[in-house]
Amino acid sequence: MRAYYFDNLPGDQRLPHDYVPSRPVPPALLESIGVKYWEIPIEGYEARIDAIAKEQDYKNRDMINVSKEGMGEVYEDKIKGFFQEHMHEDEEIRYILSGSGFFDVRESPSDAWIRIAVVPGDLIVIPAGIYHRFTLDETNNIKALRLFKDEPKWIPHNRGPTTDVNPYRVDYLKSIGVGA
Ligand code: KMT
Ligand code: NI
Repeated sequence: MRAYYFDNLPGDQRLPHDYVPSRPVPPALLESIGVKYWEIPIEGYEARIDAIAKEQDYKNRDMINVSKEGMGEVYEDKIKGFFQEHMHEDEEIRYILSGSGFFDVRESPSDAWIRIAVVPGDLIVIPAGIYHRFTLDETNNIKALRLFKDEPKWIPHNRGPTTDVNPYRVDYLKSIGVGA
């Protein structure tokens, strides 16, 4: 996992978009906006993930394979959807099994994009209410476990006037000490 400010330059979303020189984002800053992560070695990951799921009460899980081969004809639409800035009313929990990609999360109150480059072994928790998006990188594939508190419901609410007043959004901002 590596986190840095997104350079906001136009161009292919799959490129790193790292400033030159890079503007790294330290773990404490990620923590301050409610993003959590752990590194869990792929070898023997099942037992560790089971333990975390039990401890955090993540009752459901499934696997997602984001690649042309893994998704078939819905691939292009899915890719577009993932990269639309959105929030969820639940945490987005992902454990990367293979491949790589970028989760972009909005820092509040600056509204700057922070790019989080994830690789196998990364477990990332994106809190409910945070604005974020996802893209593949140039390797064009990622396989991840998705963990859910309850039913696999992680409806994306695209950012707009409605999401700005969504109770989960308001609670999120309160939780990180930012006035709505
Ligand atoms: C999401 O909800 O954005 C995704 O599941 C992206 C792929 S998981 C690495
Ligand atoms: Ni999402």
